[in-house]
Amino acid sequence: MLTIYSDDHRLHHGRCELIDGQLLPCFEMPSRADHVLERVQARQLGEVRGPTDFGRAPLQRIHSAAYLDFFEGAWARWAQLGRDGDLLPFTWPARTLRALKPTSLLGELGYYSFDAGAPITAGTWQAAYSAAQVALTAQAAIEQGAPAAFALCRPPGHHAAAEVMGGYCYLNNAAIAAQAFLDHGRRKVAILDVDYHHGNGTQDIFYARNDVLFASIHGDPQAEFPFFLGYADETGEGAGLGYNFNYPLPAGSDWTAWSAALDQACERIAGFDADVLVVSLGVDTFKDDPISQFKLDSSDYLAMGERIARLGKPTLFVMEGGYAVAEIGINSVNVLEGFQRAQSSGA
Ligand code: Q9C
Ligand code: ZN
Repeated sequence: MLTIYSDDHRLHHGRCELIDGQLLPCFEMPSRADHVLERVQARQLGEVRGPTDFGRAPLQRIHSAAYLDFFEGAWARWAQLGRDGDLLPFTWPARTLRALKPTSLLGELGYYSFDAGAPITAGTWQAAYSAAQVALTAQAAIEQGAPAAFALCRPPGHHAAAEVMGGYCYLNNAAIAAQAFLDHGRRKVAILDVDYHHGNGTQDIFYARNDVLFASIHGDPQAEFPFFLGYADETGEGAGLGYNFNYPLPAGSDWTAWSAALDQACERIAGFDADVLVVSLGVDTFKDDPISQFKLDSSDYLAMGERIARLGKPTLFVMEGGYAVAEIGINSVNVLEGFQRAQSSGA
């Protein structure tokens, strides 16, 4: 399987995040992508290629020009103020406040974010821009006939909505790639989000549409980030009604519970008759993930890949979360190897 990867991910390295009342080093760190790349190479998964630059237009099919302009220019404004620490928001237009856009940097950042989990550093825009190009390059390979490809994206994307960053995410790599498939002639795209956290950004982007089906298996938002989206009764709206499927699971869920939800999600995807499948591939469902509560073992990821392969679709895997850094390579590449194994056996 072809892997697309860019060293630019290293340009994004946030210092710290607020978690359980403590300021801790960011769990979303550069070594994550390094471990995945190492495993891709160690297992001889296939060619590793750098991204092609498709420019800003395909990003703007998902994110507004105003949002992209703000994100691209935010660090320069911060530096202009004489700051050099991470740029982080701390006030948001929650209920009782007005959802207007202030002119100041920190006001605007609050408007364009939903939490303090997406620090902007000097290289964050370039890293996120390149991650989106990585996804688009993998998308193009599938368009040109590859049965599958792996976009080794960092930073991740599935929490980012059209005009909102958060949860370590800035640009929604999976959504940008899904839209590119449609813009290049595919009629229907299914997105399967297997990250431990609900893909709130992706859901929101496609919620009123019937050309993109979204299915997500994740920690129950009653108890887990992002808390305010990802419930089972969110089934889409307008033309999109019946094209959104959430499978929230309780803390402690293991492969038995998780794979039952996967079977249900796969049945929905099969019924949708998509032309292509995009998988938001987070491996923070792992039993030793430091910020998550599911109990998947490394071998379960092989079975996950096999089940996904049985959908029989051209498949674009887009890297999302996974914070057990030592095992992130094994777990994510196991999904890809399980997928390939099932494909080559025709199972
Ligand atoms: N700083 C992904 O897996 N945790 N994002 C809350 C607040 C946020 C996870 C702690 C988890 C975001 C792509
Ligand atoms: Zn996650």
